[in-house]
Amino acid sequence: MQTTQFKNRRKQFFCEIPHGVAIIPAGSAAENRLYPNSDFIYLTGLEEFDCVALLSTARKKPQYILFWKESDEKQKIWEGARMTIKEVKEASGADRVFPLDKLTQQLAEYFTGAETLYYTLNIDQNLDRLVLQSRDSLLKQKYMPTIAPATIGELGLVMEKLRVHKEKEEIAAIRQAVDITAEAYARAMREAKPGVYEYEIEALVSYVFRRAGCLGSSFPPIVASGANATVLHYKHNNRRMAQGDLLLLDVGAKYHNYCADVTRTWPLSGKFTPPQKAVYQAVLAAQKAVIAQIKPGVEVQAFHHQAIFLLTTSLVELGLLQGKVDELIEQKAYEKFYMHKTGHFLGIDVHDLGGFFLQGNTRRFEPGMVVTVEPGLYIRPGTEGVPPQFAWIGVRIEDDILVTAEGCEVLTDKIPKEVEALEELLACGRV
Ligand SMILES: [Mn+2]
Repeated sequence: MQTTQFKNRRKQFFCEIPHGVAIIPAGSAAENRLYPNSDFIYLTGLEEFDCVALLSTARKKPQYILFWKESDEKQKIWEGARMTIKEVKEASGADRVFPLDKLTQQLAEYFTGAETLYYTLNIDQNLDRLVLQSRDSLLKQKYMPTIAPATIGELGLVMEKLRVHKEKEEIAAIRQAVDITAEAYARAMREAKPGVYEYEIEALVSYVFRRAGCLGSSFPPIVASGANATVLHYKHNNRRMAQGDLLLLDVGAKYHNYCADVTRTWPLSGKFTPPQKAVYQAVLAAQKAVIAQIKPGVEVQAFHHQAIFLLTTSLVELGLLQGKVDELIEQKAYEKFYMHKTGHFLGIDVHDLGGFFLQGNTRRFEPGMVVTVEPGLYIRPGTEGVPPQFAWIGVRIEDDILVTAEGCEVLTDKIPKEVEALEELLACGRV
């Protein structure tokens, strides 16, 4: 673990919470989560559950405190031994490490003197109760000269400010996650054929990720063939793929805590049919145009509006919508075929902190931000005015984009998406 990197982050964090105390839980292993809370990982570098970090600027010197659950004899047998308190202190660089069951007692101590409590409510209700009760009991001490955290500050807003710009180590980790994901795509494009089950491709992708040392996927893999490609969060992955299908694969490796998130759609037979190609090219053109606009200073929401404009224009050209483009946009007619946002921030969380706005203020792209760009079209028959040749075609194309000083870099550009490149690649190994 690179402790200086995390120490620097905590230094920045301390600047954001003057006269404050922050509580950042790792989350509980008992919840069956795969990964600890991302804010906790970001500030401590510890990839561990059942631990709470407390960061305080209420006293002269900023303080970094951990509450750690040591394993008892039974847990050592069933789950293996966790680090001892001494080992955690060494590994984390914390000023002090207390046993987790001392949390209640210590909260009162560390809340004293802080004006603001930074915390995210409604994630862990047991912890909420503990934290709020400790604060309440201090606020009620009317006959003592106690300063208690009168204000509750939103920890998420502080974290967003820090996490929305990626440091070079974070970008390097995302690049690694992207490389591993690219390998999974190379394998999947070779192996996915009519007659193969979707879960076989899921297994292949998971194999590539684990073999490369990833803890797992950034999110449950979507292996959606044929009509399943029109289901946005399809997760059964149990269909036998057939001749003539498009396969929509939406997967991402999580490497050293950082996520990749990539979607490609390709014809299993190796060649797009004319209607598949028409829809595919509409999505690809929109995706490339949107990416070309990304640079510092541009509003983040602009890329979504641009994608809607381009896709609506194509839907009219394809005969899937009738009318004037601006009126169709006004009426949100495109939502029949394009019902999700065009991208999201990417980092430790696959849907990382960041959005179109921050507290009502329009967010603009800045160097170091990483976002996905993932327009799509999903055509279900029965939707009014759908020509039959387009029925059940689902296409999404998603890349991971790093905003640079001059413009942007497509981190996932080694994974083919051009029609010719895909057809050429798919022709190899197919008769
Ligand atoms: Mn995505």
